[in-house]
Amino acid sequence: APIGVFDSGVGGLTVLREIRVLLPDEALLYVADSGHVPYGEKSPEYIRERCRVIAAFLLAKGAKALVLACNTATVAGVAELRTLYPQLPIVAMEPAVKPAAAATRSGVVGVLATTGTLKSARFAALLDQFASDVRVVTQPCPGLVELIEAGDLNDPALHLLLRGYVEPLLAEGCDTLILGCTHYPFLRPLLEQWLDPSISLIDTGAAVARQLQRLLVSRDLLAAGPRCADHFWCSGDPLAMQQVLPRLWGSAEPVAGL
Ligand code: DGN
Repeated sequence: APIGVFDSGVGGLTVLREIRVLLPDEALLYVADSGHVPYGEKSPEYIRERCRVIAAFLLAKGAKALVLACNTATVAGVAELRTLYPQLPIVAMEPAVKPAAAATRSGVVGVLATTGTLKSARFAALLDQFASDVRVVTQPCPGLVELIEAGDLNDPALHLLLRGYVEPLLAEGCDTLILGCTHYPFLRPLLEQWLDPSISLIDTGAAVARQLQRLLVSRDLLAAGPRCADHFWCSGDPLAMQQVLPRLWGSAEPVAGL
C-alpha cells in the first residue's frame, strides 16, 4: 500500500524527496492543497477542515500511513487526525529547534516559519523546552510561500523578500537558521549564495523520513515487492503544478485535480 503525503502546496515535496531517497520501494501519493494555499494566515479551524478532507481522500486511495508535510497543518491539525485515526501511522513536522540548539555556537537561533506556526501553542511548548539553552528569534515570512508556489526560484521579488526576512535574524546574532516551513528548503541554494558559510541552515525533512521509516518497520508495514506508481493531486490548477514539478520535484509527472 502507498504512503499519503500532503501540504498546502508544493512545499511538502521537500519532505517527499527525502522519503523517496530513504524508502525507494514505497509508492507515494501526494496532495498539494494549492486551491487553499497559503495556510500561513488561515484560522486553525479552516486548516483542520482541510486536513480532515485530505486525510479522508488519501485513506480512500489506500494510504497505509500519512505524512503531514506542512508545519502549519501540523500545529493546527495533527492532534485531531490522531484522534480520528488512532491506528494509523501519522508523521508530522516540527521546526528543528532541537538540532539547532545543539548546533549553535553563538547561542542565538533564528526560526523562519509561517505566522500560523509561530503563533501556535505547539510551537510555544517546543520553545519552552529549549528556553534555558538558547535564545530563539522568530521571523514570520508572509508572501514567501506564494512566490515559491509560482515556481520561479530566480524571481528577484523572491530574493528581495527573503533577504528582508533573514537580515534581521543575522543582525540579532543568529548563526543557525531553522527552515520551519516545508516550502523553505527550496530556498537553500539561494540562501547559500549570499549567506556567510558559517551560518547553518536546518530543516527536518530527512528526520521526518527516518521517523516514517521507524513507524513502518515497527508495524511491519514496509513495502515488499516491485514499487507501484506515484500519484500527484492538486486542489488548485493541476496544469500549473504539472509545469513546476520538473523544477521542484525533478521529473515531469501527471497531476490530477482533487
Ligand atoms: N508548507 C507549509 C508549512 O510547512 O508551514 C505552509 C505553507 C503555507 O501554506 N503557508
